[in-house]
Amino acid sequence: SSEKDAALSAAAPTADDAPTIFDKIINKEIPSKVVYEDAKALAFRDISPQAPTHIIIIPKVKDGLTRLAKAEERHIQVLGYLMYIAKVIAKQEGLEDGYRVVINDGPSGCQSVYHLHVHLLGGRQMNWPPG
Ligand code: IU
Repeated sequence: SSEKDAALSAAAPTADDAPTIFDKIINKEIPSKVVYEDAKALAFRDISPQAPTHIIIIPKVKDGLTRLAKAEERHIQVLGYLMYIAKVIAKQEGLEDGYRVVINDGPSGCQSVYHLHVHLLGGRQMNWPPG
């Protein structure tokens, strides 16, 4: 029925909520080296580390936040939270001398996974400008 169709399309994920590999990491369907986890965020070691410490920090609930460009006012809290968790993990990793926090956005930003994430890089001298 058209009623059923409407209900189904309401339940169907939009393109922005389409699962990525990070959902499988959150759900422990694929293994990762978790360094931090709480109700709102998960952090794990990048499989292709670009520095001695390279950690990916993600919100457990994507809520349409495929990329920073999709941020809305409702995301302000989680965005701030991810920054705070980056600092907590940097301390946990012993990065006392400094570190870098990066968000890649979209094709020009070299984003490859469309579930917003923060990179925490450290353990070596970072350079500027980045590549
Ligand atoms: P990007 O900002 O979207 O380019 O970052 C995605 C990162 O996720 C990148 O550094 C990958 O190495 C990393 N990653 C991962 O750690 N595990 C995975 O299964 C996949 C990507 I796919």
